[in-house]
Amino acid sequence: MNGGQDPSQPQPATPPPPPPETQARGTTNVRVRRPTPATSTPPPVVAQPTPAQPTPAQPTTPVPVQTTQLSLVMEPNVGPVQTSVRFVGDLPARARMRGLEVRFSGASPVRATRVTRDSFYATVPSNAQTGPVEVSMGGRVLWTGGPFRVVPSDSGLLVPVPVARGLTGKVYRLNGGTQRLPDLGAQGQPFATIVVPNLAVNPRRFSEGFPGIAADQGSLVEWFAIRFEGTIEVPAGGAREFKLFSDDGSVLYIDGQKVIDHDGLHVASAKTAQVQLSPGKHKIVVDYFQGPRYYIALELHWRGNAQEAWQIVPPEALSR
Ligand SMILES: [Ca+2]
Repeated sequence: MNGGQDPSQPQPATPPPPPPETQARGTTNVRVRRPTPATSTPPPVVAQPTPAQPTPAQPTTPVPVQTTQLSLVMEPNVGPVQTSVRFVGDLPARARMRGLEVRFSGASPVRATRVTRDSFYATVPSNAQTGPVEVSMGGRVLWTGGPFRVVPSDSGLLVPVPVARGLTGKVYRLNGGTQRLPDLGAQGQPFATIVVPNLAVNPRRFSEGFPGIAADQGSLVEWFAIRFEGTIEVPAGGAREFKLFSDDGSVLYIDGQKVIDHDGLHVASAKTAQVQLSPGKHKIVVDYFQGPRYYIALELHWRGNAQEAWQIVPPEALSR
């Protein structure tokens, strides 16, 4: 169908820059810092006896208990190896002073970097696997969280998504020759689950794959489908226009209603529709499928009225 696709197909809108808290990185030049040998660390400071309080009636400040666990959140909780992951929480001073180590499932611990009052970063080792994450100090585990989900990306296109932002995508294999979207709710276990900040995949060669399910998962460059689910937050009520741009088929549902049907095998092209929505959050589902080579594309745009410019629905408007 789109084997003879015209390379002069419509120019897609430029995807928005990632939100400031994301850590988009190249995947080839990030080096994992090795833990510093113990011999290079200064000797521990011997605590000096505290002088007696001149006013005994004054209450003493409680000393933090050694067994206090770190209260941390890992964001994003999904990403490719050799990118940085941010941990946010209330770090005790001793953690900042002595350094923290992060162990991703299946890999040796890595030293936390860029430690601030309430956050630090860790580079995901190249042999990390999907699973729990441990943060430790001096060999003692302070926090166990996760799981961190490792997704393949050799293209650098995948942007790790902050917790709760973006859309979840369930990926299914399709039989070669599929002409239309099957019922993705009846496909059983997905082949993979991915998280995307928004739908901003401009037309690209099929061989690049879909961001998040690139080369590591082999042949998934043709004949696959993805059901994206989450909520969309509408800033103002009234008539709102949506534009769904895809290669091949796609369908947009809001609050269970089919809003745009752009199904079938076709080159990168758009369909639009207008829908009345109240301000606030609405359930959104976008079904997408990639049939044959040579191109892949999926973009969701919106605007408040016909006088506004089309804009790709930003990550800030999507949650899961
Ligand atoms: Ca295609």
